[in-house]
Amino acid sequence: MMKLEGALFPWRFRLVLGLLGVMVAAIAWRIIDLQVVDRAFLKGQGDARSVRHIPIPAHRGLITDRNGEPLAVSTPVTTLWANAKEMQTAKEKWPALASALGQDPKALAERLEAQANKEFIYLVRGLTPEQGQAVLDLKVPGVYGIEEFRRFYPAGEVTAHMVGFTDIDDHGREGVELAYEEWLAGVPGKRQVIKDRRGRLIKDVQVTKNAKAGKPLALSIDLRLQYLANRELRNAIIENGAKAGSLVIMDVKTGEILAMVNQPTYNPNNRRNLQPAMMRNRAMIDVFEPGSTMKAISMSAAIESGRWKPTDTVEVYPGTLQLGKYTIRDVSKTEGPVLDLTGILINSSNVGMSKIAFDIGGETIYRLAQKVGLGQDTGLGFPGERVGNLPNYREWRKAETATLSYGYGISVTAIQLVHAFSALANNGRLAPLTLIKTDKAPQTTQVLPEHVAKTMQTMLQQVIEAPRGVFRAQVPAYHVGGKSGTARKTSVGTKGYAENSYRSLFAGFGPMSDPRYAIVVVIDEPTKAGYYGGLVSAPVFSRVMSGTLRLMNVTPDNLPPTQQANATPVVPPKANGGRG
Ligand code: 59J
Repeated sequence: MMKLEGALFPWRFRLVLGLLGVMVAAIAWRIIDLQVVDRAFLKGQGDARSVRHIPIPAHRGLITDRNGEPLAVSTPVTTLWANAKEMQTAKEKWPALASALGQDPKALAERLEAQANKEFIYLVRGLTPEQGQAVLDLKVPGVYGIEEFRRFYPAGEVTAHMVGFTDIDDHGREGVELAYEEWLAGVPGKRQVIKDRRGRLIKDVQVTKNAKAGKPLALSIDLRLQYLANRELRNAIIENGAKAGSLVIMDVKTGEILAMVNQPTYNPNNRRNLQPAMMRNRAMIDVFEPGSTMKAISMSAAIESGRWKPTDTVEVYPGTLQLGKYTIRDVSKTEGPVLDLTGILINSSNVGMSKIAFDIGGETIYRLAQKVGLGQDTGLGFPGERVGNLPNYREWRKAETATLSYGYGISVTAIQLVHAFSALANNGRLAPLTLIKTDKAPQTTQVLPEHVAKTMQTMLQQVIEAPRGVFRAQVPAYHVGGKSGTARKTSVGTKGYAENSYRSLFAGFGPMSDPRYAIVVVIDEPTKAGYYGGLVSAPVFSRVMSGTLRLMNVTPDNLPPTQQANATPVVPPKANGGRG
C-alpha cells in the first residue's frame, strides 16, 4: 500500500525533499551573506547604535607677559551633564543631587520633569574636579561628568582689555584671546566609547585622536609696568572725577607695547554685572582729536621742510587769527607779540602753529602724519580696533590747514599717538607696533631725517623744562620731553564743540640721553581740579615714566651735581680671604 502510494506519487516526495533542500540552502546563504558578505556593513550599523565619539578638550595655550608671568591660565574643571530620560528612573535621588549641586530641589525637579525626554542637558558647568567628583560619587543614574578647561586670569582687571576672555566653550571672545584664537586653541581629540540604548557609558574603548594642545603666547607687555600704569591712571581718574582714560607705554626701539590700560575696567574672572563701558579697550577702539599733541608732528614737518629752524620767530599777537568768519584762538596769553618755534610749543600757540602751516602747506603736514601712522591701520588686527581718520589731502582751505596743524579735523587712537611720538624718540625711525614679545630687532622705517627728530627732541624737552613749561611732566633724575594737549570734545547732537567737556592729553618720551620709552596719557572729561592736559595728564605721565625708568634700570641722565658725585660706583675693597 505504502509502496503503491509512493510509487503512485514519487514526484510528490521528491518535491518536498527538494523544497526542504532549497530552504536549507537559502538559510545557509543568508548566514554566509550576513556573516561574511555584509559583515562590515552590519557591524558598522550596530556600532553606530552603540559606539560614540566624545571630544577630548585641548589644553588652551598659556598667555604670559614678556617675563613669563601668567596672564591667562587654563585649569581643568568638571562639567556635569544629565541624561534626563534616564534620570526619571531614580527620582528618589534627586533631592540629594540638588543639595550636592547647591540648587533648589524643587527647581531642579521641575527642570528635569520639563526636559524628561532630553538625553543631554547641562546640570552645572565648570566645577573644580573635587566638587565634580563629590557629585559623581552620589552615583545618581543618568548623571555624568566631562572634563573641560576653564580660563583664569591672574592679573584680573589690570590686563582685562589687553588679554580679553573666552566664552563658556573656551573660544576667544575678546582681546588677544580672540585675535590669537587659532594659535591658542589647539585641536580637540576624540575618544571612542560604547554606550547602551539609553546612552549609559558601558566601555571606554580607545582614544582615536589625541587632543593637540594650543600654543603658548608671550605678550609684549610687562606686568609690572601694567600694574604701575593701571594704578596711576585709576588714581588720576578718581582725583579728577573723569569719565574714562587710557595709558600706553611703548618701547620705541622694538615697537613693543609694554603696557596698555584703560579705565573703567572689569574683572574677567567674574563677568556678572558687566557694563559695556567697562569692556572698551579705549586705547585702540576709541578715536579722538589729538589737539595740541599734534603740534609735535606739524612742527617736525616744518623743520623737515628746511624753511624753519627752532629760533625762527612768528608773530602771534593778539592771540587770535581771523580767517573769514572763522577765528583761531590761543587760550593762554603769551609773553610777547612774537614766539620762536620752541615758544610756540611751550605756549601751545594755535595762531603760531597755523601761520607756520600756511607757509609749509597742509600737504606737508598731511604726508608726515600719514608716515607716522596717524589715522592709519596699525596692522595689529586687534578686535574692534579703529583706524581713525586722516582726511585725504586736497586743496584745503586755510581753516582746514590750520586746524589740522594744531590737531583738529583728524582723529586717532591712543596707540597711534604713542606710535607717532615713538618716531621722534627713535631718531626718526618708526618700528612697527606689536603686542607680542619680540626677540630680534625689528625692521624700522626712516620716516623723518635723524637731525629733524633730534631737533624735535630738544624742543620737546624745552616744553617740559623751560621756565613756563609743563613742569608737572618732569621726572626726577631724568630729562624727558613731551607735549600736552587740551581738546574740547565734539558734542553729539550739536555741530560743534562742547563748552565744558574736555579731553586732557599728554604724549612724551625719555630719557633724552637715549630715548627708549614713549607714553601717552588720555583722560576723558575731567571735572574737578581743572582740565588742562598740562595739569591733569602731565603728572600721570611723570609718575608712570619715573616708575618705568626705575623698573627698567635706566641710568639717570639728570642727577643734581652732588648726587652725581655720590653716584660714581663705590669700588668694593678687594677680597683678601679675611687676612685683614
Ligand atoms: C581749548 C580746542 C576746539 C576745536 C580751547 C582748550 C580749538 C579749535 C575748532 C578752549 C580749552 C578751552 C577746530 S589750552 O591743547 O587750544 O594742555 O595744558 O579745543 O582750538 O579751533 O577752554 N592747552 N588747547 N582748543 N579747539 N577747534 C591749550 C590748548 C592746547 C593747554 C593749556 C591751555 C586748546 C596750556 C583747545 C594744556 O594746547
